[in-house]
Amino acid sequence: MLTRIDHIGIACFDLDATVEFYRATYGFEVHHSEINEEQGVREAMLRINGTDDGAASYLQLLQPIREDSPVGKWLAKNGEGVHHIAFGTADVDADSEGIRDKGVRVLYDKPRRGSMDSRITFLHPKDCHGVLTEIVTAASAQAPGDSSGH
Ligand code: CMX
Ligand code: CO
Repeated sequence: MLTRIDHIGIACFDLDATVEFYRATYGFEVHHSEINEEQGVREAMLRINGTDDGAASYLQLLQPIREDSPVGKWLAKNGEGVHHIAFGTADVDADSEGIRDKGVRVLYDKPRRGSMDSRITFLHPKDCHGVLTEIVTAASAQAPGDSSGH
């Protein structure tokens, strides 16, 4: 069951400048940053609020590290802006299979590694009224007692 907004993914040309905009304008701080080679991004997670299930909601700021990556292609076509939304669930495997059964294209056969060792998959935007949609299970939800934030 999808229970919350996990994050909103925002594509930018200059991660450091965009992080500084969110810090200076709203006071949001970087909770976590990493390079995800597989996804082709350098990213920063800005924690906005905690949630009832002990996880949180974030802004995910994304700068491509390759022009031919999903974010690189999208930026070249659209410029900066909201790239995707992500819903949180305790069970990305079951929920993405259930969504696949409804005829929506799920992009990965099995969830892959996302930010902060979460497990993620994506739904094709053409099957979701134009919105690239990610489904996330946070690391804390996968291994109760393991609070590894990395
Ligand atoms: N939102 C809405 N529509 C999108 C989109 C997006 N983010 N990205 C692409 N599209 C649309 C395009 O506009 C295009 O539509 P038209 O045919 O009407 O012009 C169509 O989808 C195909 O787009 P494309 O540029 O040819 O791109 P691809 O088909 O090669 O890739 C997609 C699209 C969704 C399969 C690819 O972006 C993908 O695999 N995304 C999932 C992975 C990802 O986004 N990783 C980065 C974030 C990582 C993270 O969140 O941790
Ligand atoms: Co994301």
